[in-house]
Amino acid sequence: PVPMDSPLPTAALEALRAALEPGGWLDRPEDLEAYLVDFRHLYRGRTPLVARPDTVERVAAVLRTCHEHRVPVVPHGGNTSYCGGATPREDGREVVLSLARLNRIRAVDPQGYSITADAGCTLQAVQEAALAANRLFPLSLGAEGTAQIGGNLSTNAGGTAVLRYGMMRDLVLGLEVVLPDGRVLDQLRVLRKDNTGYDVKQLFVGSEGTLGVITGASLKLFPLPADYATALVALGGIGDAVALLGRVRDAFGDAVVAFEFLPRIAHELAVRHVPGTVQPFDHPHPAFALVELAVPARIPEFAERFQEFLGEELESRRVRDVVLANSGAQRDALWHWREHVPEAQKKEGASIKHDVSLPVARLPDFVARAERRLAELAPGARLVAYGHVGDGNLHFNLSPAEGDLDASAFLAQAPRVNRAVHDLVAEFGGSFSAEHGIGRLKVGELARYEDPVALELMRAVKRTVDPLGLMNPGKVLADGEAAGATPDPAAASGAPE
Ligand code: 2HG
Ligand code: ZN
Repeated sequence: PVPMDSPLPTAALEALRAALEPGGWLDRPEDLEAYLVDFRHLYRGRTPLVARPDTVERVAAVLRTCHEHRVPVVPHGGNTSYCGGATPREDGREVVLSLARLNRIRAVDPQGYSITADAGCTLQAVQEAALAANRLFPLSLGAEGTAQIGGNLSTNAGGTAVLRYGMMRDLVLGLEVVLPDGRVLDQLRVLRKDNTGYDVKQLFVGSEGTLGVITGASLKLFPLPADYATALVALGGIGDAVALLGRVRDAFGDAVVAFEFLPRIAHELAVRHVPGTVQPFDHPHPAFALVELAVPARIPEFAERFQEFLGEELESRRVRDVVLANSGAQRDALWHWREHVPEAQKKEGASIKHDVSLPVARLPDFVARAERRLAELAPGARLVAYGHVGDGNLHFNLSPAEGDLDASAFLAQAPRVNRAVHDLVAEFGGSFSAEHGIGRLKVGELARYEDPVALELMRAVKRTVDPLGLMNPGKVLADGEAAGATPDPAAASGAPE
């Protein structure tokens, strides 16, 4: 039954149901609920219908129908985005398109080092299919059991192995995309070399569903490392971390897969809120680096060499202490801590988040300047700045002062704090969104900080590929912006970072 209050024309909803088999949509309020709220609970939208097609043809039929009836569409993967990119707006005029049932591994080619999968496969399912063929699919992030490969692609996901393998954009060989009018772009190739004009598929990577719906992807695989050598290194602070990063890369080159920075408070919060957090050292240290090398096949002395390196670091007092994981379980325990830092910070109360990147060498200066600024702007707030220092990427987050339970007063500072941090990032030649994308949350930031010529090109692309503005409106670019209307700054904000 059509919900009585649906602002969408009955004819459009009926045509959509006809385009899907029974079981291919949801429209009961209790079934829609999970699709209306984003991962961080920043937004709550409405929709009369969630389409759940199980074939590419049906995805195309849904988009064709929406095109015909001028119904906007919000593509929806695992719903683990940080920026509200997969949540419909409040007016109930958008249909949600879930890719969850499009979840088959189509092909694995160990010799060609590629895998081809439906967009709705979870990241973990792709990793596992690669492993079963003795290959590695390297994208790795906390939400991998839930996040879908189509969402990883459309948000150009990063994670903890970017240092060695790059972001999702670097891992894609080919894409299959349904365009807003229902046409299918079939570029599902597995070629390493294909130098044929504009790289059209890359337009859809990182475009967050605003140009079309990714339905399938061919991805790069890598040789499976024989083993990992993983260490937690205690340090004086971010400056020590950047210096250690330089030395470890000099010594081990491309074998360095991950280099994650964790301040003491990231450990304290995890001990408080995350069962099973390791206590690796006898006494507290100001900061830590979680360093991981991939041991290439048949080079067993590699791990020993890493141990020697760390011994020398310790002896020369460049680092304060070291633990080397000497079992898979110890390695898992270190990563368990790292991956649960966001959850620990969430359980500690409200947070003001930033996902920034800078040239690596400038991180220590940036942190010092930003800390001074924050002491003026949000006195007492605790800085929880951690993350992918190997990529120059810090999650430069704030938690309220210990015992401060007034979340709304704390969050009221967010706009000023965001502005100060992002202005400073711009001054340092950095990015206000290193890996989490734009979604709805950072539309205003993109309009403010992006190069005007780049923005003009983005709007031109949007106009060309989606002239009716039906694909995920109001995400990345403000609604109507591409059509030439004045962007509505209010549409871009509405939630603190
Ligand atoms: C991570 O690196 C994620 O753990 C989340 O990107 C970062 O919660 C955050 O700010
Ligand atoms: Zn991250």
